[in-house]
Amino acid sequence: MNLKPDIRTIAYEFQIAGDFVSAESFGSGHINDTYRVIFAYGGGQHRYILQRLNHTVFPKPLAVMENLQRVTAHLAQKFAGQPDAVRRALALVSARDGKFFYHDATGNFWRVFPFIERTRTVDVVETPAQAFAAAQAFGQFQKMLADLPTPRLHETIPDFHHTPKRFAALEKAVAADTGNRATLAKPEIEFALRHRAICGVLLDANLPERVTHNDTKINNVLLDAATGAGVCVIDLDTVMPGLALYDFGDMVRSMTNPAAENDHDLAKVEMQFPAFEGLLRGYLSSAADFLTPAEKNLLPVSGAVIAFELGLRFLTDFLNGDVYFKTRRAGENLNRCRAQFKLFESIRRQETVMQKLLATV
Ligand code: ADP
Ligand code: GN1
Ligand code: MG
Repeated sequence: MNLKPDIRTIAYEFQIAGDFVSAESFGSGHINDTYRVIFAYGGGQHRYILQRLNHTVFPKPLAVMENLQRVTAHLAQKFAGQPDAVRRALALVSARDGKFFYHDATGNFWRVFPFIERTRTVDVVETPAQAFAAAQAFGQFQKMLADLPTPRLHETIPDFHHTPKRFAALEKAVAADTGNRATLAKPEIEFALRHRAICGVLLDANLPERVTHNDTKINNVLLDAATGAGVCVIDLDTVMPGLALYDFGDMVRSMTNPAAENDHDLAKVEMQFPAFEGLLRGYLSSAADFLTPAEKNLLPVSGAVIAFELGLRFLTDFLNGDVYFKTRRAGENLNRCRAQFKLFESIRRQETVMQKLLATV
């Protein structure tokens, strides 16, 4: 039984001034449960994001919250004194007991962020300028975290972007076929097997470990509602040691595709070159000075690796019975897999032109 949480009671567990007014589900993330809550205080209304962490996906919530606290504090320090500093770093609102989260009686972990006003998120990129803005923000995010003091961040999901292990997980799901769905996904399983050689491309290149975001899709950056500039990088649960190319690759796969992730019309799924150009220029505008030549060289292929990897993950979840990603209809994960595999092919086809552009930027 999935009881509706009492958002009002949970919100009062945090140090939010004033009286609870309302709450509504918010955003379109696939993992956590997100609510926008309103409190009245001093004659005005103040908005917050209240979120339940998905502890199936993140089995060590305390590690997630510790990373989150360190990363947000570091970013706040970096932005201090700059224009619009308050909107540019995600902040945590403390719980009544001073912790950065509230652990409820049923075992759920909750946290609250001030709602960052005058921003918007989109699920599909609308213009190349938007891709530029988002990529610039993610590049700056990596740059600012380059001097995060030790210790190394926790790996909140170990091997999150270890593509060969994602492939092994698919093979395991095919062999187990717990949901009796393998026959429905025969062409996709065969596709995965045919292209498995791509799995090692980033890992085998001996690239430097960095602090990376690891989930750089377009709706994880808040854009200024008036100017469209990237204001704040959010969804920090997967921030951990990783490769810069995981972030750029995820941007390519999520921001150059004009179709929704679960679009049925696969004809629409094609990497849009102008969006790629926006991404490349935006990312390099903030990251060019710290990336190594080897990293730069792999920028054009990184999107294909991450699209393939996400296709594997959607397919694995379909075979396992839709236990990881939120779904709203039967077959949605298989549909999402098909779209990622189509995108993977489209990105690979455009590799030469991407390399040519890279040489000129
Ligand atoms: P998920 O892990 O489920 O994707 P997110 O942390 O990305 O959860 O939050 C879901 C959505 O909620 C975001 O895409 C964004 O639209 C909105 N959101 C999250 N945090 C804030 C915030 N502090 N201010 C404004 N909007 C936010
Ligand atoms: C999930 O949490 P959200 O919706 O931003 C997933 C990402 C996938 C993305 C695909 C922790 O991201 O890895 O790329 O869906 N996050 C996690 O839309 O698995
Ligand atoms: Mg998100």
